[in-house]
Amino acid sequence: MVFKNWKARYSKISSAEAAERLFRKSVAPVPINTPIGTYAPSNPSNYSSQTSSGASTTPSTPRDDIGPEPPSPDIPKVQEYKEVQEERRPYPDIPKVQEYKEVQEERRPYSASRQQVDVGMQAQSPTAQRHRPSAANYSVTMNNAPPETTLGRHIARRLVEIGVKDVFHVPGDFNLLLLDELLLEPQLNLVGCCNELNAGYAADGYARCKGVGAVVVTFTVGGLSVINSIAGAYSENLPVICIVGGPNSHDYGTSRILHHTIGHPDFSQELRCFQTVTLNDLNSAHEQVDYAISTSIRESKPVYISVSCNLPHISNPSFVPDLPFGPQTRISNPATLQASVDAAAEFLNRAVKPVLVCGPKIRVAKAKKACVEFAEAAGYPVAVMPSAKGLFPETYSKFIGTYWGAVSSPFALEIVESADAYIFIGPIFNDYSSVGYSLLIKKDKMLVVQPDRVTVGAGASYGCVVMVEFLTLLAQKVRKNEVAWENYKRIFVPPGVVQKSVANEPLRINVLFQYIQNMLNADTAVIAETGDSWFNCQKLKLPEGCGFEFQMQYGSIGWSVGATLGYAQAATSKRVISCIGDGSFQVTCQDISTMIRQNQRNIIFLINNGGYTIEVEIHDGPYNVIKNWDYCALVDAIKNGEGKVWTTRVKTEDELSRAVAECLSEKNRDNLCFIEIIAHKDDTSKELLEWGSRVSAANGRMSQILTE
Ligand SMILES: Cc1ncc(C[n+]2csc(CCOP(=O)(O)OP(=O)(O)O)c2C)c(N)n1
Ligand SMILES: [Mg+2]
Repeated sequence: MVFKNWKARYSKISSAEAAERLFRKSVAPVPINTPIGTYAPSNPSNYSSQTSSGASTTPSTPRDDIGPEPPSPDIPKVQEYKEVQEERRPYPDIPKVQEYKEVQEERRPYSASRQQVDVGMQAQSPTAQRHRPSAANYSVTMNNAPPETTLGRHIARRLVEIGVKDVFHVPGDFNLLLLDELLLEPQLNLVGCCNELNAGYAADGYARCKGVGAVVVTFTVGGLSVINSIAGAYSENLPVICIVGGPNSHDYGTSRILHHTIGHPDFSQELRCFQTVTLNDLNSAHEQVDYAISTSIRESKPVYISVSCNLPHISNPSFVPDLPFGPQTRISNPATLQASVDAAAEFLNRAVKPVLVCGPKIRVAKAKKACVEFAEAAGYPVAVMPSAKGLFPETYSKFIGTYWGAVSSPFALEIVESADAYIFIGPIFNDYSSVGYSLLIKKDKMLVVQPDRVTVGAGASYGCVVMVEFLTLLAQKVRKNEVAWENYKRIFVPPGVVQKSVANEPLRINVLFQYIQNMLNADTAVIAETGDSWFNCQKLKLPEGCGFEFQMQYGSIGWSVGATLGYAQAATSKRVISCIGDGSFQVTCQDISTMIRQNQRNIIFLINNGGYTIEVEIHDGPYNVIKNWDYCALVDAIKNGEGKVWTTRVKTEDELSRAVAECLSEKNRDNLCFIEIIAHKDDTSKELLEWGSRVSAANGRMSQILTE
C-alpha cells in the first residue's frame, strides 16, 4: 500500500527528479550540489528548510521522546593532537612530533593567522606559504570579519544546536577546509573513520541514541561510498546529516573534469545515484541483459543490472539456449575518417618538432598496437600521461617517460611543452593529471585522438572516427620526423643515483623503490595505491611485459587491495607486487583473507608512514594522522593458521634486502608475502611535494563572489 502511494505520487515526474526529491526530503535538506546551500532552522524544534531554489522541503523533525540535549558548556575541547600523535606513531626514534597547534596556526588560512595575511604580512615558513592562497586573493577577506562568521562555523554551530557532539568523517581534499572549520567549534568532536561506509553507519548508530547524527565525506568517491549507510538510515527513519565537501565553486557550470568523479563534467552524479534502477519484467529480460552486456563491452563502461530475487529460477521462452550473444562493434564513417586523416597529416607534417603523448583511453580503444605502429612511422619521441603508464611499452626505443606537467620524468616536460605540435592519443585531462591546471600546452598545437573522435588543433573536430582505423591510416601518411627525439637525446642527463644507506640507517623510500625496481620482470605486475605510491611507482621503469595498474581518475583509497585480488586472480602467470599506504590499507584490508583463500602469491609492500601523507602535502591537519596498527599481526590474524602467508616488518635496508630475498626464495615462492615498511612520515617523493602544492593552490582558488 505504501509502495503504491509512493509510485502514484512520483509517476508524473521523471525518475531522476523523483529520486532527487526523495533524496532531498529524506536525507539531505541542503541541496548537496549547491556549494553554498543554506540550512537555517529557526529553532531546534522546527527543522523546516529551504532549498536554494526556494522550495520548501519536508521537516525532519526529531523524535519527541529523545529530543536533542541542550549544549553542555563542559564538553572537553578537541583532543590534543600532540598526545594522540605521540601515542600512535609507529616510528619511535624520530624527533618528537611537531606541536600540532603551532603547525596548524602557521598553516591555517583562517583563524588568527588570517589577520596577518590579511594585512599583507608574509607567512614565515615556506611550508605555510605553500599552503596558502595568494595574499592577493586574501585581500578580499580583509574586512576584519570575526572568524566565527564562516559557512563552516555556521554549520558547526547548527550541528551543536541540534544535539550533535561527534561528527564522523573521512578527509579528502574537497572537505579539508570544512573540517578545519568544524575543528574550531569547541563543542564538536571530530571522529575519523577508516572508510565512509563505516562513518555513515556510525552516524546512524549515533542518531539512534541521540536523535540525530552527522557524517562528513569527500566528493563522489566519499559520497558514493557513504550512500549505502544513508539508505540504511532512510529505511530506519533516522535523521543523519550527510555533508559532502564538493568541488570549488568556480567549477560549477564549467565543463571541467574533476578527480574523484567518473570523468564526466557533471557534478550532480552523486545526487542522482540515489535513484534506483531495476528491471523486473521477465519477458524483456533477455534483450535488456544482452543490451546491457554489449553496451558495457562497446563503451568500456560499467552497467547496472538488478535482477528481482524471485525471478532467477523461472523459465521464459525468450531464453533460448543456442542463440549466441551478438556483440556490437564501432565502425568509422568512411568520409569523416578520410577527412580527419588528411587534416591530421597536414597538421603534423608541417610541424618542426612534433611529439606523441599517449593517454589512458588507449585501453578503451584497444589501440596499443596501433599506437606503437604509428610511433614507429612518425619517429616522434613518445611520452605517456600518468594514467596511461603501462599501456605503451616503455622499452620502445624513443620512449621518454611520463608527461605529468611539473612532475614529469626528467626532460619529458621540456620536450613536450616546447614542441610545436603534439598528438595526444586518448588523453584525459583533469585537475590531478594537469597538476592543478598547470600544464603549458596549447590547444592550437594539439591533435587529439579519442576513441571515436579526432580534433585537429583549435579547428575541426571529426566524429565517428575509430581510433585504431585512424592511426593505421595516419601512419601511412605521416612524414617521419625525429627532430624532437634528437633534441631529447642531446639534452638528456640521466637521473642521479640514490645515496647508499649507512649501517642501521632508517630505511628511505627511494632505497625501497630501488629494490622494487629490481624485482620487476615480465612475470610481475605493479599495483599502485593512491598516495605517495602513485609518484614512486610512476618512476619505476617497466620491463617488457610487466603489468602496471593504478586508479588515477577516481583515486579511491583502498582500491588496491581489491584490485590486487582481482588482478592476481586473472593474471595467474604473474606475481603481483602491490604498494599500499597504511591509510589506504586500513580501508579495505579485509580482503587479504580472500587472497589467502585463493592461494595468491602476491607481494604486498605496506608503507607505514603513520598517516595520510598525500593529504598532508595538500593541506595538513590532525585528521591526517591515523591509528597505528600492528599490520603483520593483523595479516597473521586473518591467516589464523590457514593458508600460506609470510609476513615481516622492515626498518632498515639490511632488513629489506633479507625480506626481498625471502619473498623470492623457493620457500616463499608460492606464498602471499606481506612486508610492512616503517617509513618516516616526511619521507615522500619530491614529486608529491611539488604536486601537493599545486593541487592545494587549485583547490584553494577563492570564490568568484569574494574576488569580484
Ligand atoms: C575513499 C576515499 N576517501 C578519502 C580519500 C582522500 N584521500 C586521498 S589519499 C588519502 C590518504 C592515503 O594515505 P596512505 O594510503 O597512507 O598513503 P600516503 O599518502 O601516506 O602515501 C586520503 C584520505 C580518497 N581518495 N578516497
Ligand atoms: Mg600513509
